[in-house]
Amino acid sequence: MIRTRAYALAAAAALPLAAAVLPVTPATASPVAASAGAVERAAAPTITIADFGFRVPLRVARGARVRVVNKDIVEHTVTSGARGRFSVDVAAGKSASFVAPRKPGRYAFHCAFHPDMTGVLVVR
Ligand SMILES: [Cu+2]
Repeated sequence: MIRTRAYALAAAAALPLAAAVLPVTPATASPVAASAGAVERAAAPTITIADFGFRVPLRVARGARVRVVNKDIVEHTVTSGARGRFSVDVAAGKSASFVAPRKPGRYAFHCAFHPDMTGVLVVR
């Protein structure tokens, strides 16, 4: 008898709680939070290689880890020129990363396999 009454009380207590919680979580709440996280991930500096060309971020922070995404079906590299400070091989369809120079400046780079592929990494 006592046990039955305890269950009834618990059920009665849970109902108003659920009713109070539901309106606080509208459908728009979680998409906003999710897209905020996506923006943060997209902010990581990325060099994209496609059609034998580099798409380079406007600038990267000194010492930042730079991601390189190779969308081509052949291997490429991101290799700095005269001021040789970085070089990374990126297999076809894969990604890799390297650490940007710590000294601000403009760093010309190219692909070691395809010298016509060139770009400039601006470090601030
Ligand atoms: Cu290449």
